[in-house]
Amino acid sequence: MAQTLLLAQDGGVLTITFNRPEVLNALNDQVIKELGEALRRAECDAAIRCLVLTGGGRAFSAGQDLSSFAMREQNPDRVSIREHLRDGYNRIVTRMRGLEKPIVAGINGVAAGVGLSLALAADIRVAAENASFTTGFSKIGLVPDGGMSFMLPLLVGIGRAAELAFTSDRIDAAEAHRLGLVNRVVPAEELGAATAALAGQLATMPTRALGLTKRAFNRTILADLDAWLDYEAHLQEIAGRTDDHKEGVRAFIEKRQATFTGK
Ligand code: T3D
Repeated sequence: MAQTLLLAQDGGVLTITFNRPEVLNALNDQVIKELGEALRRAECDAAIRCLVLTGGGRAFSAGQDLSSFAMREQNPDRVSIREHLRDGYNRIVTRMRGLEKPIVAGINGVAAGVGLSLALAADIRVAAENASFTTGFSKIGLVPDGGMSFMLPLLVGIGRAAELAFTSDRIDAAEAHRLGLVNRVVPAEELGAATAALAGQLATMPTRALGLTKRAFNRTILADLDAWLDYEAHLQEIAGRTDDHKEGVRAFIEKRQATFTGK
């Protein structure tokens, strides 16, 4: 099976690149597994002192792979969305926040759904000028997951978070920067160098102090992370059973506008 992630270590920086460009780096169970392993490697290896998370091709990540989602609907033995989140994305987000080393998201293109959630779980976000952002969940009848329901209001305020989550409107990098969703915006051709320079700088800083700072921030604002993630998964299970969710996924696969009924 092709590697869904590319890993490259340069000095103290481990760069993790989503590698499914043909589907805009949509995330399937294989990506989740490889990402979990990469994060474990970063936890255990003292030589790794900073991580960069980025995407290959024209996307950062389009979120959950909706074709595997559609196939799941037809499988009577399928795991529930709640279990899928608990065993997959929630563990990744817990690992990212618990990793006491800085994580920089280098957002090279569109970030959608749980792809955006992973960018929000990073510590610092650097976006290319041509990057774009959509929560995406409401278009398929779901609620924000992967930690987005608390990271988004935390970063942009609850009113803006509601607008972004309800409409799933796609915003550009300049708007994302204005809202506080990303730290920096750089020309597309400079993104690699800009993230490498920032990550390189962070990798030479006192890693233990940076890690403890992250622990303090987590405790201040994300103290109930596991409980929140679990509650999100519970809400997603409810949303995932609606007709609107099924219609949203069908419409995406059939490349047409969804017709939602509110049921
Ligand atoms: O069980 C659980 O764990 C629940 C968890 C859920 C987490 C989630 O992330 S739910 C949200 C999933 N993501 C989305 O709903 C986003 C879907 N994608 C889009 O809305 C758009 O593709 C984008 C806004 C991201 C980009 O639009 P655009 O116009 O730049 O590209 P495109 O033409 O739509 O996509 C290009 C190709 O990528 C296309 O394939 P094709 O026609 O060239 O063969 C498209 O089907 C494919 N693609 C894009 N996103 C996904 C995808 N394929 C599978 N899954 C995707 N998410």
